[in-house]
Amino acid sequence: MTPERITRERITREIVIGAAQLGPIARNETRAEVVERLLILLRRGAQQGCELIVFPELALTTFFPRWALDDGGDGEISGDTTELDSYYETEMPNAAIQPLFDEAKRLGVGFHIGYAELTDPNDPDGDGIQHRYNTSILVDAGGDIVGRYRKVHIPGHEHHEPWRQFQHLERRYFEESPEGFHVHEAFGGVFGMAICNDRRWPETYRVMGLMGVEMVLIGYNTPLNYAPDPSQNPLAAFHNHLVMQAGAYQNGTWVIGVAKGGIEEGVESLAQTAIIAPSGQVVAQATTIGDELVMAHCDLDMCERYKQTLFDFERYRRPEMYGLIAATTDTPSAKGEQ
Ligand code: CDT
Repeated sequence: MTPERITRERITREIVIGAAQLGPIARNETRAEVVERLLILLRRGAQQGCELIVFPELALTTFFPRWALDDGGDGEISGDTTELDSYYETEMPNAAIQPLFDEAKRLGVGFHIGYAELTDPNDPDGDGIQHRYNTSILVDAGGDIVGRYRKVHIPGHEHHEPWRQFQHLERRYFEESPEGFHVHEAFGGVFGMAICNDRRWPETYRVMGLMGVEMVLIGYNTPLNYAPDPSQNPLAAFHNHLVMQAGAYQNGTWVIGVAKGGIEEGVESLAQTAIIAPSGQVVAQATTIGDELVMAHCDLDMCERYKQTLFDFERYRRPEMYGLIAATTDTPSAKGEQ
């Protein structure tokens, strides 16, 4: 794992990344069928020397927030939730996903994957309440889960809005993470995770940047039709790379952005999976809108070039000037008062 290699008389920490873009997953596609597709990409990556394969957000099912799947009233989720609940994982790993864990371990590669999580209200470590999160995990080459992240920025709307061509009910089906961002020492570096809409917010990268992140793993499902303001539709691809390239550069970190793209159940989503260097440059990009492995050799030491110069946080940051950013909306400073 993470071979150190001598280059120009210095040791570099290089990791070979496989960004495993997925094409559409149909409403009636089973977990077993999806896992077969994941295994193909995993094996392809391992064959080509990848040490970490990065799958996208909600990679085990169709993007179900596009449908109203409960009674849709003003309150909490109610009524017959059989189909809705079928899209969540109640444990990880579970029998359907175990083959992915087993094969990754056998091949000695790690992976990252996003899924919908339904917590167990009887979990002795829990709060006695069942929660729904949009979650991702980082699994090391030994098959152990070394990090779990729950999405912080939940986009879309809370209630069924019949005027839309399709729904984006993430705010009904997922709670905001109570835990926030964190980083994990793994694969010889410092890794962080974010999920889809998180990538549009500079705070996502900066909070992990302050924790020394060297690689941020991000999966996304981004419909190309944004109903609240369709004038943004032609800019979707531009905005996608804009935010990830800026986040990478301004924090001296690699960013791996992995799509579930293509036309899924009649809704077209952005592909454009990309591996982005701490310089902000896109070093590898998908050329299709379907299942595709995008690879790059990523030198984690490259982060230091930016972390020790232009973005030397200790030397140049002025946190005392940024109070408003972290202030909650009802504090006087957030309203611009002294
Ligand atoms: N999955 C996800 O977070 N998608 C959002 C769509 C925003 S429009 C409701 C995104 O930011 O790409």
